[in-house]
This record gives sequence, structure tokens and C-alpha cells, in this order.
Amino acid sequence: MEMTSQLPGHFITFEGGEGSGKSTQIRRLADRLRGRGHDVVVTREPGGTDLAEAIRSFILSGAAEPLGPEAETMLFAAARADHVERVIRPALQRGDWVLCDRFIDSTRAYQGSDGVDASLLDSLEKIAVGEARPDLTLILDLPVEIGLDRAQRRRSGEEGPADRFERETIERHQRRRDLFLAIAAREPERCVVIDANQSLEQVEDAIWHSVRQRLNESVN
Ligand code: Z5A
Repeated sequence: MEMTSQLPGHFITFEGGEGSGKSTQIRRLADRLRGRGHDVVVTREPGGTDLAEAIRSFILSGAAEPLGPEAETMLFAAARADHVERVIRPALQRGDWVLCDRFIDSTRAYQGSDGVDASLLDSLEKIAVGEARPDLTLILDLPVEIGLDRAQRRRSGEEGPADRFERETIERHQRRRDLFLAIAAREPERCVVIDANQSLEQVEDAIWHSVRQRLNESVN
């Protein structure tokens, strides 16, 4: 399979709606890869560097919302540029596996559904990402109500209210789900849709199957 990234490492991104299980499954995949002797970097967006984590807190608190969706998009892009430059590209240059919780498709789905023009999204994506494109994107798909319910249950055991995105209407979450599925249909060589409405173990197995199928020679 042809690599979209020209760098020696392997870059896998996890995408999907709230509560789809991305963080849980990234940990499980990282364990499997490390068990086979690979060096794995687990990271997330927005975030992954001090600067990008500061931008994350600012956005998720809702403080950036009054600036409008275009300005929020630029903040996501600034965070991503720093993350790619300082963490993702160096790891891929070393030959590591990079597993990232959300990346470019979250901008396409979330800011795209907020009405940001596709040409602005494309331009910022090129500036922020350069050649560090995912080799494989796993889109964890499930009905939005189930994902929101999972996210809410998890939060009831934690501090803090729903973030800026979790507070939005079911219709907006549904639009984003549709956009993720449309990206997968448009870029089947990069994206695999995983049915996330299954047990943790079944989702883990489906992900492992996809990684082996797409990146088989590298997994060993
Ligand atoms: N955003 C954006 O707008 N534009 C961008 O470019 C980027 C992001 C990069 C980041 O929030 C927000 O930023 C996000 C989009 C926006 N919107 N929101 N909200 P985040 O990173 O804090 O939130 P998240 O990505 O949605 O993460 P999450 O809610 O933590 O979901 P998750 O990582 O996919 O799920 P999880 O933590 O692994 O699982 C959630 C719970 O479900 C947990 O209790 C699990 O034990 C449980 N779970 C997981 N899998 C299962 C299964 N299979 N069965 C039953 N229960 C399960």
C-alpha cells in the first residue's frame, strides 16, 4: 500500500464523534504495537505541545466562540502547525508510530459543519500539515446519541461541565457524523470506517484487522 506520508514512520489518526471510543482504542493499539517492539507516540488534537494545549483550553472553554468559526479554525490550525512541527514530524522522521486522537478530518467535519468555507479549510490544512499526512485514518462511527451518552456517563465520574462542542444540538452532531462518513467515502485509500457500536474488544479487533491489512509489512 502506498504511504501518503513521505516520512519513514507510520501515522495513524483516529476520528469520530464524541464518546466514540478514540482515546480508549488508541491506548489499546499503542499497547499492541509496543508489545511487538515498536516505538509509539500517542498524542491528541487540539494539543500535544504546551502551546497547542493552551489553545485547546482556550477553545474548549468556549472563550473563542464569540470570535466566530473562521477565527476558531485558525486557532485549530495554529495548534496543529506547532504539533506537527514539534512532535509529529520529528517522530515520523525517527521512524516511530504516531497515533493521534483527532487530526485534519475533525477540522473538516466540525468547522466544515459550522459553515467555514472549504477553500479556507484546504489552505490552512496545507500550511499546518505539509507532507505529514496520515497513512491510515480510522473513523470510529456510531449513532450520535450513544456517543453523547457515553461521554456524559464518563464525565459524571469526573470534574467539569460539558465542553463547547458537547453542548451543541443533536442535529449538529449528526451533520458531523455525515461529514466524517463522506470523507471516508471520498478517500477510501486513507480512511477505514470502524463500527464503534460494539464491545471494546470487538472494536479493538476491527482496528487491529485494519492496521494489519493496510500497513501489514510494517507491523511484523
Ligand atoms: N475539534 C474541532 O472542532 N476541530 C478540530 O480540528 C479538532 C477538534 C482537532 C476535542 O474534544 C473537541 O475539539 C472535539 C472536537 C473539537 N469535540 N468535542 N467534544 P476532546 O478531545 O476532549 O473530545 P473527544 O475527542 O470527543 O473525546 P471523548 O469525548 O473523550 O471521546 P473518545 O475519546 O472518542 O471516547 P473515550 O474517552 O475513549 O470513551 C468515552 C467513554 O465511553 C468512556 O467512558 C469509555 O470507557 C466508554 N467506551 C468507549 N468505548 C466503548 C464501547 N465500545 N462500549 C461501551 N463504552 C465504551
